[in-house]
Amino acid sequence: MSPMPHLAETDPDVFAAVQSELHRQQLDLELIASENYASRAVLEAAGSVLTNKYAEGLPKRRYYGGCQHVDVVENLARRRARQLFTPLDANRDAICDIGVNVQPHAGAQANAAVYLALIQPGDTIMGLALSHGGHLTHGSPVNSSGKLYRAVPYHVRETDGRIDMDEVRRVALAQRPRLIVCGASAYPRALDFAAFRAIADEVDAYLMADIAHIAGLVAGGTHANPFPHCHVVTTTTHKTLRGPRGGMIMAHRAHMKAINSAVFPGTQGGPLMHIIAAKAVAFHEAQQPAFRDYARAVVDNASAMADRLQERGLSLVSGGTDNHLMLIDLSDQPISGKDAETLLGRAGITVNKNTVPGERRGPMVTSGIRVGTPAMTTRGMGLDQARLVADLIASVLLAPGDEETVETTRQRIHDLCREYPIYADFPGSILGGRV
Ligand code: DSN
Repeated sequence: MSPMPHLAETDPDVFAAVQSELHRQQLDLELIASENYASRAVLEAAGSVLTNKYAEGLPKRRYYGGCQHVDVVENLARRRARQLFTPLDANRDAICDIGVNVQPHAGAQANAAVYLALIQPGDTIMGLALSHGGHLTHGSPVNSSGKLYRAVPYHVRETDGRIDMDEVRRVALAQRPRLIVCGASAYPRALDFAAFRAIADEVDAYLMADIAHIAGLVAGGTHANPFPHCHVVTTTTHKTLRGPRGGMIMAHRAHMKAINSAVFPGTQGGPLMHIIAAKAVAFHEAQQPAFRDYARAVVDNASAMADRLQERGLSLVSGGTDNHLMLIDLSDQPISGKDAETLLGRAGITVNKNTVPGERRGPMVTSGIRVGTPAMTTRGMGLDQARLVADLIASVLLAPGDEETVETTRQRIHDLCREYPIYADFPGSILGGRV
């Protein structure tokens, strides 16, 4: 029987593409730092009949009837998120009271809603420059955050690739932002939320942490919690947190009324209740002791990979990593980030090109690639595999014209992925063995 009989019969074209994507995910090594493999339980919730339900409003205060079951789901998601991210003192007492909105469709919507809630069009915001590891929604001129607000960037130091907190303070004192964003899409070092808060307090600005990349590390205890330092925290749920694609906002209670209104009706209509159900499942999974082990392993694997890449002669921005990702700096190599992405892709390794501080090749070509360990760690790979993968990456990048190396690497990567299968019991799987 076909793995998805209804889809296969109704729409063979979409069915074929979905099957091919499953096989790509199973056979190739996923090192894109923002991707992961959601569990079967998360996928089932995301594919459930909850997709049919309109539920504008919040639990018990909806604009539609028939919301009694989706109310259960949304309350579970909110409660679990709150438990996961509430900072506790040594006696396990809450340090601050946080509220949660699980409705943002994605990280971009979460950030837009926070800006709408807390500041006015034309106000000044500060975020890490996109070309230095920041995100489009932190004030890029091509995003609404840079069009509606007066965006002023801060940077990493070119000497060591770390956020220059002296510059952050200097810019903040000169530009008087209403809101400072700390968070990144391509920053391999830990964020110092307390230092950001001290600067925000000096200029009377809100501090928003966008922890989309590191949310799973925060939940798993391998990165500092942004609370109580930040007024607001946004995240996605599908990166290190390993849930469905989606966004979320958490904040000190005092800000929640404005934030809830900014999500709906401010920026969104009906919430995606099937995705909210999948978020609830992912938060439940992240509350289990095994998730702490996972978060630790993600960071340990990244560290081992970073060490090995450098031993093999490749440079990393900032000289290593504290989290789940690293940026290979190809500025001094003949190969660009764009070509490295293509070459590694042909060798079965999926990464993305990325600008590096002091970029000379431009944003479409770039001099870097971003490499992350969340997905390979979900497959069960550990330190030995991280070092092996680093060796394979180095071999491909340091011999760019060598087709035999590409072919040998592809074979070894596919063998490795067969040894650490993902979705092995999935209908239509091409991998057998352990799940
Ligand atoms: N596109 C995501 C990433 O790859 O980091 C951020 O939104």
